[in-house]
Amino acid sequence: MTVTRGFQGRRDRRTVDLPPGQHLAAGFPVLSTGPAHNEPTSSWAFSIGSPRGGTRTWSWAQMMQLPTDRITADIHCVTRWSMLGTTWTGISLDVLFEDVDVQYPYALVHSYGGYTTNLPMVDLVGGKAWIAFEFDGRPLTAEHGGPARLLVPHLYFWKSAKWVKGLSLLTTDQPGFWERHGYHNYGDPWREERHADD
Ligand SMILES: Nc1nc2c(c(=O)[nH]1)N[C@H]1C(S)=C(S)[C@@H](COP(=O)(O)O)O[C@H]1N2
Ligand SMILES: [Mo]
Repeated sequence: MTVTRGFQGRRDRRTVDLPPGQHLAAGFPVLSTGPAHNEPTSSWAFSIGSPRGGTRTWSWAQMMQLPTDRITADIHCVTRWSMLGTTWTGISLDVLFEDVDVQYPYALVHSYGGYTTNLPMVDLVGGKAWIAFEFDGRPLTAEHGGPARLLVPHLYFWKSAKWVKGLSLLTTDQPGFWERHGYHNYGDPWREERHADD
């Protein structure tokens, strides 16, 4: 843990704020199963598909017309590093869902490069999930998922798919990449839902 001397009170607060088994990261680690898959914004598109509702697609230019949020959030990786008070700019999924039939209980998130992760729809609505395109006031770098990634800070960070390109809304839950490889299906850091049998 890197803590500057003289910030004793702050360190105490931060220690209390960490979910069980987590420590503060020094810097912003990069965790990817393979190389970056950052799509140029000229060809980037984001789609939401549903069994009955067809598919709704936004180009980068259309996305950039939508209202944005400034988000300050703590993030927690299942490999035990956390960062507190990270700042992002993104579009709430609530905004994208205004135009979509969202009467489905599950979503599978898709990324450029083939990564997937699954979430219940209730975790994507109500101001809990964003398509983030800036970190710390700057465009999201390729290694951190640029031009845009999912940001779902209340769950372990593997749910925050980098290089995101869309969502499939589903009637039955379908595990994503890490969920098929032994990670917990839901991933609540406060309950230490790291592995399938936690
Ligand atoms: N497309 C994609 N998204 C991904 C991953 C990945 O391998 N590919 N790794 C996940 C994991 S395990 C973590 S902890 C975070 C890491 O994000 P970072 O590299 O920006 O720290 O991205 C998540 N999103
Ligand atoms: Mo992770």
